[in-house]
Amino acid sequence: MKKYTSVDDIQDLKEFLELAKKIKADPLANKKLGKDKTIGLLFFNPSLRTRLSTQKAAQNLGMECMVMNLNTEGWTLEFGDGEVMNGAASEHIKEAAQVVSQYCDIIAIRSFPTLKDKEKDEAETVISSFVKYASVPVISLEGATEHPLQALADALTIEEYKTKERPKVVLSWAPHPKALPQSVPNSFVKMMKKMDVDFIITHPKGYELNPSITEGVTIEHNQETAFQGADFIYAKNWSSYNDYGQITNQDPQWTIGKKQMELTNNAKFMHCLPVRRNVIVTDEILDSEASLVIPEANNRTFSAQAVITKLLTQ
Ligand code: AN0
Ligand code: CP
Repeated sequence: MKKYTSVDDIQDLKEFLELAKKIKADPLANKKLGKDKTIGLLFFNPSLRTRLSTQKAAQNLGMECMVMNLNTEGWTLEFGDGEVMNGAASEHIKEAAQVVSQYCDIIAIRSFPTLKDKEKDEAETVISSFVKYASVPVISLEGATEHPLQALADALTIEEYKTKERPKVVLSWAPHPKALPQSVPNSFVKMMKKMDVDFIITHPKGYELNPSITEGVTIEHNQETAFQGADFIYAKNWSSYNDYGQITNQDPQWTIGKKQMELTNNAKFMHCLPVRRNVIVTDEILDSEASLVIPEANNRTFSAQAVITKLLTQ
């Protein structure tokens, strides 16, 4: 594997999940693999889980880790080709990516979408520029359109907690006061398409995701209908894709609570975190036995470690 910036980079999911499970059973078994190697974690946006779990994964492999908040501590970068750089940007991505490649054996980047410029976001300008100009493998720590490390941890969590061969998994939109990326649901949808699950998406009208990603997936606009018999409820807010980056609905009826969970087959509740309590999901559900959010966050370490292991060995 040369990069991990999309769920599409996974060739054999089964093998990948086996590796993650093996790592989880003995996280320090391969402590020598990363000896004298360095991973650089570059953040244009905030993070708790991604930053710490990826750092932990690198440490478990004996790697050194450099972390930098590029938005506040780095030079403003130019991504355009042939630009006359007499504006705000001090450094071009061409030099920046090559320079970081001198110090790091893997570069990992978090760069959220603008949610204003759809074309720029869909081009994954920041991450794809690093892929283009860096001379080392690149990992996405959540880009403009995908969060592949999250999706891998989600897949591992579903594998661990499923009680039947082909569980029913429901991705449910839930309200949120701020416009959020489509990255988490996009990667989750791509991942569910690779897994043996009965998968349904439920969201209010107007919240359709990129149709090329959801192609072939059942979409049910009635949340109650979608939840019937579900084994996993995966909650997430995202802003509108068609009315790009807009919030067109804040209906609290979509907040996931007891009323909805009672319709399911004693479903487990999942969310990538950070989660707004009593907006996305009620305290009652989040604090209940049904919630998998902490084991899900724990799995971020082992999925990141599986990705780093693959990048260092293949
Ligand atoms: C981000 C998002 O929705 O993409 C990060 C989630 C992992 N969430 C927020 O900004 C609250
Ligand atoms: N789930 C997730 O990526 O969390 P952070 O934004 O805290 O990294």
